[in-house]
Amino acid sequence: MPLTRRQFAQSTLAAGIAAALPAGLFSACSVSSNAARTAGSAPLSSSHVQQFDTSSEIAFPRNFFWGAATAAYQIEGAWNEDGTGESIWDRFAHTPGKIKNGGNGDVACDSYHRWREDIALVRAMNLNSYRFSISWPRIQPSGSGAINSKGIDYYSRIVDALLEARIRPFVTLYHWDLPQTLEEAGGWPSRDTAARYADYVDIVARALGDRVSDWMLFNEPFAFTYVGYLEGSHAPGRTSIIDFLRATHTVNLAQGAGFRALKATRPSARVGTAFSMQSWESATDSEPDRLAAERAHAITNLWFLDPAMKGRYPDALSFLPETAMRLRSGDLEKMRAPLDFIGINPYRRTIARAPSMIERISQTQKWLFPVVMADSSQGPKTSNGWEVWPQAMHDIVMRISREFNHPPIEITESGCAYNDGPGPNGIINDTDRIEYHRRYLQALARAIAEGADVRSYHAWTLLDNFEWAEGYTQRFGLTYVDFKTQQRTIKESGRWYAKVAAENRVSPS
Ligand code: IFM
Repeated sequence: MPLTRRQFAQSTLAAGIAAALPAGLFSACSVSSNAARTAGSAPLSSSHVQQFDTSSEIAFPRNFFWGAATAAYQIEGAWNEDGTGESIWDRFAHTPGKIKNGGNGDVACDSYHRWREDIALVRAMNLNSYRFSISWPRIQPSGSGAINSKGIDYYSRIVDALLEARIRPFVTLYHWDLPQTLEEAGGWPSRDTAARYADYVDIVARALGDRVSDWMLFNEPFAFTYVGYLEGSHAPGRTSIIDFLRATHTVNLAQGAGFRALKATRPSARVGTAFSMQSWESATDSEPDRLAAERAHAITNLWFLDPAMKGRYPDALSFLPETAMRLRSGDLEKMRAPLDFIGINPYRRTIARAPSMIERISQTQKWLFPVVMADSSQGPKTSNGWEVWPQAMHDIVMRISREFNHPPIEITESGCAYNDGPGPNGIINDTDRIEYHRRYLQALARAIAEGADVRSYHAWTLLDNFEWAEGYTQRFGLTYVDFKTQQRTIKESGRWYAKVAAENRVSPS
């Protein structure tokens, strides 16, 4: 499903941004990008060829965290139980035509009732870190004011059970389920949402911070602001360039405010964000193509990271008028949040090239943002059309490591959709998924060997679940879920991953 750029294509600014944020950028959603793939066919330079030795066993550092990740709306269900409030995803998924095959997260994996089973899966895979998210409307049903104690109790029980099993609770505070009441008050484009978010973070930090020490403020801020406010295929489904720009700025303010709220309550907490990041490659070694790839990296990977770590937006955004984002004096300081670690969700690479003269003449927006997505279909494809490209893991980790002075890095997600089901013997033989994780881990190990300070790897995802606009059509899990019976069966990939975690090493095959 190529990303659309419909409503805003007429305005010059909008056209610039539309070109700036091209199709299929996100690990955030299972969209494939046929338009992008056919956009160019420049020859690949030698740097695109994956050459590294994978013939021997690779050990990971001592104390490495092996984990799996999930998100509340994708697994919990129980959307209207125990006093929880409506989220933008409830509203969006209940709107006909928004989700493939009419799916929604009303039940999902029913993890709200089956969380013990799900923690048992984490244990069965020998994992020592479980990344899960907290649903804001379960804690504060209308996004401000009254606290729902049943929501707090639910997550408190999960944290206790994880600690008892000697598994690190690794908590995401926001994985896209904004309380619907806040959306009606303006949503992320409204500055006030940053203050509401900081209040919510404070509540959760007070309730769980005595037992949780590792937190992520956001999951993939670039993805949810873009797909939710500009492209419109995710909740809340808006398609406004101005809303998108303002949402990005509020989220940056919220990242700063949430960081301070957490540290004020729990000074020793480790606080980061999980960023959607992809490795941008230049289609050729030419100067214009290299500049195009650089600009794409700055915009898609650094829009929320530079403000936190450096207190400013990337230079590549300097063409945007400050009024478009409603930047006020003092905001740069407010956005600063010296994160204790950088969470990276690497799934794939993208190849960029500069537009040709004909493209520049025929598409005025290319003057504003000269980047075109070139063909990147050398590697095998997952069932949702994403190219498997392990080198992307190595490259993005090394790049962030270099550009941010060797920060602690957590791989907060990586994974693949393959829809294998049980064979006649009941076994789910998902060999492609094993190969994906094996090769991405080998690439990660190379980055570690070259000096990157990587602390963890979290497979996306523990169990098949609700894949946003794709509904239940894409299975990313290490565990197969029969959505009719809710029966869980660990796939062969889950068994393989359990061995990797137990041995702290990846074997060549
Ligand atoms: O399912 C999503 C997750 O919520 C965010 N990162 C990418 C995954 C796969 O699309």
